[in-house]
Amino acid sequence: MKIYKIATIPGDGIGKEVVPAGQQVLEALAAGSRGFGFAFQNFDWGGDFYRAHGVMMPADGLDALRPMDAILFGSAGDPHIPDHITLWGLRLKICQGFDQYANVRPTRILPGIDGPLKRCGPKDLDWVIVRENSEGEYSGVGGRVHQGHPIEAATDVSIMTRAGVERIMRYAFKLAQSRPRKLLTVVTKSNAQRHAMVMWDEIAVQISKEFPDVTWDKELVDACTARMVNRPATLDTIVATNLHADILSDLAAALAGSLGIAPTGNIDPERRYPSMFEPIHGSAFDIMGQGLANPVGTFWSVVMLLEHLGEAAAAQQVMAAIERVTADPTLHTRDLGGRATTAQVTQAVCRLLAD
Ligand code: NAD
Ligand code: K
Ligand code: MN
Repeated sequence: MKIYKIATIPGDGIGKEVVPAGQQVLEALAAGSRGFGFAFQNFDWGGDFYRAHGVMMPADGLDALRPMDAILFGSAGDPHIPDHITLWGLRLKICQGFDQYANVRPTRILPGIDGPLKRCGPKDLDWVIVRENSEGEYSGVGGRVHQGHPIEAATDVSIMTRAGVERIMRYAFKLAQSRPRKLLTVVTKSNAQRHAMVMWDEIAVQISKEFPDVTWDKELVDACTARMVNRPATLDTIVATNLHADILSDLAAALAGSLGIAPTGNIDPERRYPSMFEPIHGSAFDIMGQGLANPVGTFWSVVMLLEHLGEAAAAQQVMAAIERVTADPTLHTRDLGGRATTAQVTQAVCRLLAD
């Protein structure tokens, strides 16, 4: 029997609630006779680890993760530690250390969930946002001079490399090609950002020639927000820079009903390193420790994890169980207007997988 090595990193806040829930779903799958199982290794990295050791993860942390088949991540962010320390010290360290350059974010309106858009049914909103996940605005290059003085200056340099843009563009075209509509929107801001984004546009034209069956267009990022609200059905696969896609995908999640249901995969398409799957939401300090966290975003991330492992049938079973549960309003957590707890939603999904 195939045993997959899965690292779990709950991190902070509601990550500590939703990642164990995701592990329960995987355990429920393994309990059936599906021909595979999991060996979990839990890593207690995050804010508490930082308070004890002064770092978010140990110096040899990536070495511990390298032999894993996949990583299930919760969230990095602690009310008492600055966000740039928690983010750069853990999540970005893993994403960049393992060159998980494609951040894939599917969004759909699941059965039973009411999005804020009027006249928009499930068929009108079915997107995958591909986020460049290794460079761009989050390159980490920049600095501050004359700190605290009136003449202080600060920079965050957005670095885009030809190789980096070509590979994410090719990934996005390939993904668009694999979807029924074969439609890609390349998001840009080349009217204002006249160097890197102009190169981005040129590379889009170049890569598009490899995919003659993909229909594609360009949209400025600000206009894209309006299009997502006003003409959602005209979008399918979307590719955007690290920062732009970060923002667009929170909007996408909200339009689909809640930040709590949206999943993502930080993927190394070349499979040199383990890929990492997580809900797109953060630590949600306002609801942590109360059983209010919606675990659906983590369960959908588990679906992506299973697809990445090549367990397509199991992935479909989990997705079907998620959709059965969202279709039942008595199993909606508070963010969806319901009263169900994290544990109740988790048990319901696990029970369906046992049937
Ligand atoms: P957030 O996603 O944590 O929360 C935003 C809002 O959405 C809150 O009102 C929260 O209650 C709600 N929400 C989020 N997930 C939910 C869920 N599963 N169920 C129900 N409601 C949910 O974003 P934030 O408040 O901007 O950030 C809080 C912390 O998380 C910060 O430290 C931030 O840096 C960090 N963060 C980490 C990641 C990550 O690790 N990938 C992503 C985003 C934010
Ligand atoms: K997260
Ligand atoms: Mn984000």
